[in-house]
Amino acid sequence: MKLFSKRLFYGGSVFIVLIILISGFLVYLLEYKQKSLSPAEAASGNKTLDSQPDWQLGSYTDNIDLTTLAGSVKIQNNAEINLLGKTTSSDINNDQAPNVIDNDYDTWWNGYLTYEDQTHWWKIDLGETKNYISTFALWRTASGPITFRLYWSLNDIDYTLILPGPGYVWGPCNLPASCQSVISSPISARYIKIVANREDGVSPMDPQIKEFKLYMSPPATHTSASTQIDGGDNFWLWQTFTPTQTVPANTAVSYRFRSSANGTDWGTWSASQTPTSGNPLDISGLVTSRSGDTKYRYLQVETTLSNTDGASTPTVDAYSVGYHTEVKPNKPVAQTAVIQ
Ligand SMILES: [Ca+2]
Ligand SMILES: [Ca+2]
Repeated sequence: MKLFSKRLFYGGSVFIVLIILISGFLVYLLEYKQKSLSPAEAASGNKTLDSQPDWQLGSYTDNIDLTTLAGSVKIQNNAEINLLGKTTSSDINNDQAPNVIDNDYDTWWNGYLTYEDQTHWWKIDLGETKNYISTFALWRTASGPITFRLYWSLNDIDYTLILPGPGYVWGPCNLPASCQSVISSPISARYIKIVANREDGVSPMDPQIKEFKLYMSPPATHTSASTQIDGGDNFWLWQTFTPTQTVPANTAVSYRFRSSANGTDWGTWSASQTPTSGNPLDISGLVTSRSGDTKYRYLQVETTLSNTDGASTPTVDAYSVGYHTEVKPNKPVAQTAVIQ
């Protein structure tokens, strides 16, 4: 009897200890499972561009306006391209070539034509291809019948005539206000060459170019800096893009995205997207987040602002990029991002 009680006691104790151990293990398992699978438990990150310094970190075309409304991105319509410091050259009086872009109307390049010379040229290298060049201004004088012809080029070898158009006489112009010429189809160019051409064969002439200016039409583009939007070491998935913007009549804003593992080598730009203000766009399918063990932790956003009237401007106040780190959340349910 005594022996039986002892056995029952030990047996019962072992049973209770086992129950406690198993229960504890089950509770631990349950908690671990919840931690792994619940989207609410997955670490999330967010990067927002909002302030003037944020926007200034990126790269942008000369017709982006970051100052009229500090902290926002707008279009500067008919924006002057800054030519200061660009490389100029000419086939005569080369030391005078920089005088054409020094913002001083009392200094000039003289393309002196002797009896034997038919033409002389002046040239500027913009350093990179500039898009949407739409307006040219050339303050010039001439001591005889001379035509100034403008050409553009991408490679400094093949040049295409811009101005004057057919039948257009493009002689002296000394009055800044009336020396602008607008072309109907904006061009992309790296080099602009101006050729002073003798229109009679009789006398030596002094074609002088005092100032030359270039202006751009929309669209205007802004691109975030290469490592500005960084998902960090534990990055997992690019998820949402939410703009805060105002898009009045005759204007439009669109965005493209691309990702990179190192901030240097980039994937291709996504198709152009037009999310509406305050509505998250699902970008998980637009850019690569992971490939094998490679994490594409850097994201770049290109913003394009345009108008159809040459005067209005949309305003991008901010945008926000949402991502997940470490633990992959459940596949997101189809989002309600509006794509127009
Ligand atoms: Ca802002
Ligand atoms: Ca000058």
